[in-house]
Amino acid sequence: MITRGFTGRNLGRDQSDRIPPGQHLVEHFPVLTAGPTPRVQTADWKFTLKIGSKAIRVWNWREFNALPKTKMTRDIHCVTSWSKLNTAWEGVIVDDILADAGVEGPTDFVLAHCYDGYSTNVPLSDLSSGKAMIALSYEGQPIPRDHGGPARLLVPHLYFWKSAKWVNGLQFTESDELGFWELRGYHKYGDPWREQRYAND
Ligand SMILES: Nc1nc2c(c(=O)[nH]1)N[C@H]1C(S)=C(S)[C@@H](COP(=O)(O)O)O[C@H]1N2
Ligand SMILES: [Mo]
Repeated sequence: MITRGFTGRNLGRDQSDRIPPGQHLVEHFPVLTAGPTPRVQTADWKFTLKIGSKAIRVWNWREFNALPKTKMTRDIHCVTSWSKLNTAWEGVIVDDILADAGVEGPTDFVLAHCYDGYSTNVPLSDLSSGKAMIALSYEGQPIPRDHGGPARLLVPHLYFWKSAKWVNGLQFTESDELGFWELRGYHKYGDPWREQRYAND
């Protein structure tokens, strides 16, 4: 009798139920970045919360790390068709960031901004209620630079382009303003279970 590890073609039932349509399972962790990988030192790192163009709160690395931490183990799904199960993160859930700033929901829409100039839009309702975090560690270690360290947004229930690497702020916007990939033809919401890959899906 031959026992094989589970692969994309040989999934246990519980695992195949977790792979959205058009996706396949990977064991490694691919890196996808639109441009050069920025080098962000924690000594220089800042995270800014804005309402429109107005900055209402800025945290440095030490202040941000003093916020309550939460662990999340989630499956992630990239629009290029790989899915990875049980990725383990720790960070600050968006609810705890907003609570620290004394903000609830000034608008329904948020743009995440990053050190490399990348951005992505996510409705507030998909960031709140413990659904998303600013992750500070991956698998018990600081997040590798390629994967967005020192801090990245994690919105695991949407395609992974929404999980902005090297994140440096969240901005509440009046309307649903599109981010980097959304302006270039990707779907504005990006639900992997509804295969919302491109604008008209
Ligand atoms: N700042 C920034 N965040 C980003 C990107 C990027 O180019 N810049 N690429 C996005 C895309 S398209 C994907 S699929 C994931 C990839 O994350 P990974 O490299 O950790 O797998 O990061 C997303 N976040
Ligand atoms: Mo991607």
